[in-house]
Amino acid sequence: MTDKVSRWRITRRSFLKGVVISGTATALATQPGYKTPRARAQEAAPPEPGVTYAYTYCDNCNHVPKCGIKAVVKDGKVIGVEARENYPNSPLCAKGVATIQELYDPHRLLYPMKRTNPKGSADPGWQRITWDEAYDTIVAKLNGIKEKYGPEKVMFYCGDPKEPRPAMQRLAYTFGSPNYCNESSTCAWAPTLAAILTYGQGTMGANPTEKTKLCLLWSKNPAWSEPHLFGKLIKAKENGTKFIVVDPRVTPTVEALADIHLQLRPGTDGALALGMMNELINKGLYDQEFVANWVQGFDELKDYVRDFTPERAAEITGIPVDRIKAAVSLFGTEKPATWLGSASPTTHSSNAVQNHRGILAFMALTGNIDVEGGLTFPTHALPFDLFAGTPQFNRTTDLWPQIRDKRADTDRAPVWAHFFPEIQANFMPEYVKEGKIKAIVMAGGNAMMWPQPQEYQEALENMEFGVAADYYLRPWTHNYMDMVLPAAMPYERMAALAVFGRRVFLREPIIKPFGEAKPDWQWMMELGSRLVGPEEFFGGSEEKAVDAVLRFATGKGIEEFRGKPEGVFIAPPGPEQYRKYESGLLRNDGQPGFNTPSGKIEIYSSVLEEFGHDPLPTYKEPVESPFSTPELAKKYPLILNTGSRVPMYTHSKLRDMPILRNLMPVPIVRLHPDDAKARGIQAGDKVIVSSPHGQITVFAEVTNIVRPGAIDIFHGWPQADANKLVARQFDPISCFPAYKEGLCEVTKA
Ligand SMILES: Nc1nc2c(c(=O)[nH]1)N[C@H]1C(S)=C(S)[C@@H](COP(=O)(O)OP(=O)(O)OC[C@H]3O[C@@H](n4cnc5c(=O)[nH]c(N)nc54)[C@H](O)[C@@H]3O)O[C@H]1N2
Ligand SMILES: Nc1nc2c(c(=O)[nH]1)N[C@H]1C(S)=C(S)[C@@H](COP(=O)(O)OP(=O)(O)OC[C@H]3O[C@@H](n4cnc5c(=O)[nH]c(N)nc54)[C@H](O)[C@@H]3O)O[C@H]1N2
Ligand code: SF4
Ligand SMILES: [Mo]
Repeated sequence: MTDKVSRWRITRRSFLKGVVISGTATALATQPGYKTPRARAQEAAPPEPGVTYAYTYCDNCNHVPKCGIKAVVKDGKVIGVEARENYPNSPLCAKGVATIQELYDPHRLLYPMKRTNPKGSADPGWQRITWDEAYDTIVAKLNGIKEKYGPEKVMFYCGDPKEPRPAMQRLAYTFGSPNYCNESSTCAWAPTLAAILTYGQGTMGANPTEKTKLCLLWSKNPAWSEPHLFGKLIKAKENGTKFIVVDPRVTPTVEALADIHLQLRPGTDGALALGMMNELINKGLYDQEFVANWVQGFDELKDYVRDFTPERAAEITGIPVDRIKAAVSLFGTEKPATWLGSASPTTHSSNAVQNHRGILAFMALTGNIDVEGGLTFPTHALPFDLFAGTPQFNRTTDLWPQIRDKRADTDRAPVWAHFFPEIQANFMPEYVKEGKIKAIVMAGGNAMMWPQPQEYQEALENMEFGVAADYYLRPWTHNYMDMVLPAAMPYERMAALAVFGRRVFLREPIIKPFGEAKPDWQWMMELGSRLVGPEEFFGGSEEKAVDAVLRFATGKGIEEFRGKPEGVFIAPPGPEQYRKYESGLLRNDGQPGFNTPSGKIEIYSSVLEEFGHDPLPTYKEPVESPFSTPELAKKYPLILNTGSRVPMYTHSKLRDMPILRNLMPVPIVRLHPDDAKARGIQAGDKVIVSSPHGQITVFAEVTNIVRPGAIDIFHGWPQADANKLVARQFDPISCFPAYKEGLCEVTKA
């Protein structure tokens, strides 16, 4: 039941391109048991004299906990990379192979630098300085701001890199600032917030197991965004699991997995979920017993979705009504069913949390909650956070509660501020204008990731002091800073732990850092020692800090984890359990039920009601759309969709890696053949994409991957930043930007 029409109309060129790209990037991942030629050769023969193997991981895309790398080392140099055996995420995609090109890239940032030209100059005049001078300056500047305005005026920010987050959080709170934040302000935290509000805990879904009959893959393209997961899903498919894939595009994931493809208009996920619930209720396919016992707000929801017939959902989303009905009817027969969602597309919307809650509500009505093979919650999770920190180490247990009332985001993001210790970073321009933030310490930030990036660049420029650590000088961010610090790469750093369920891997350095690059944890411990005191920062030692995290979470010290590429399994106190809402294992107080105020799954959210939001997962049209702004749509008739992942790049990174750059040398817009023809545009033409908020120049790719009437553009190109087209229009609950909705037009340049 895949969209046959779009399938056979894929142009030969784009189809071939898709194959080539996914072939390079994902074929290895899709073949369980695949061994590279080198691995096969190694099995037959021992390593050459002088060659050793060492183990690390790839950090070239943002998923956690990332894929394993087996490095081939000779004379202190990494001469090859292999997929790591006995590692939960494996093998490597093309970006993983490119880590070796990154490591030896002559353009890396290798020394601390300070600017010598004033802010606002085209050239910052970077000048090399010593780490000592860097630390002395940072300490003097931050302490100056603390004395003059208070410690909360300093923002501590981690972008892409996940490993330094616990150390950065500790640095912020011990300094006295609650204003620690990270890139999850646009990524995993809105779906997490929706799940906390609805289910009482964060979840992005559960992978299918051998028991799973049906998997609802909602806005996820792991073929390109998580190749290691894609391999597991292919296996599930071979095992007989059926797949429903919700995606506006005909992706390689759709091609490989979908029994039913729901090809919706971007930004209309909430309407689809409501139409599906209407059908589920009317056909009596919902789990009446589960709903009666464990769901709050069923009656109110039933009233609300009465008008949301599948026909109305079809009209809003553009999906044929029969297909919506067929998808719902599968839930009546194929049990257990699971759901896998993504960190982003459903919440890159101006109705982010409510659209996403619609999906969670749908799953709740089907009753597949915490049943084996369904949408399970882990029974004995180790007490690490998502980024392998612990509340004790990060100091969210003792220090954060004392300083939280000084956080900058309480007025603008009250629901967010109620649940997360991290502040909502998306209002950085407002915080600076309002005098709430005056300085920033940044690790791996990228000003191009936000809508209307120039406002973030201006905010950075207007701060009294800014320092950023990175692998490279990134002018679009660093030109607005006072100082940059060179960060060591995974091959060169401890950085720090990978946690897969109850298996914990210590990541040890393989080679010495180049130049004066330092692991982020190391510079943070050294800076913390000078800024706050050596006793808080383990005398400046990264190893001692990692040891502390391990002890908090596992009771074991670092020595027990060293030299163990297979990781250390921390035995659980008992077997995995299901229907934990019956046994009291889901709630903090040990009572039966879910960890929400009512103890039930809150389709009707009492917390949202308290904060003045609609308590039901109500649907709102995108702020700019053919339905909400028909006049605007006459000038900008195409739906704008930015940031769908491409296999060869991650956000603003990797553009200069030779093996990747060849796969997509220039920024492109993907246009449906009908839309291209109507505009006289041919594949390869230089085109202007304009929206009510800005314009960029890119090259046209004409392809049936996209829906007619919708385009897609990858973000992170400095010469053509898609975020210039995106409005600073935020979801009222999570304050997420609407990257995946909006209006635009494409014309020949
Ligand atoms: N239009 C649009 N915008 C989007 C999105 C979209 O879909 N559409 N997606 C959003 C999402 S989901 C996300 S997660 C964000 C991502 O946004 P970012 O995380 O800001 O993006 P990156 O381009 O990965 O930038 C990370 C920077 O960190 C540096 N870096 C990498 N590793 C390390 C390290 O270990 N240490 C240090 N010190 N530096 C390091 C890199 O060199 C780079 O300069 O973008 C968001 N922006
Ligand atoms: N190669 C690569 N891998 C990455 C990254 C990267 O930059 N490059 N980034 C990493 C990060 S930070 C993240 S958050 C993940 C994201 O991982 P994914 O969410 O899997 O990736 P995306 O391609 O952003 O989005 C998935 C699909 O959502 C569809 N989509 C777009 N708009 C909508 C919509 O309105 N509704 C629905 N239902 N679907 C929509 C797109 O067509 C796309 O095929 O990927 C991670 N992996
Ligand atoms: S999917 Fe690719 S880029 Fe991401 S961690 Fe694995 S090898 Fe690296
Ligand atoms: Mo993300």
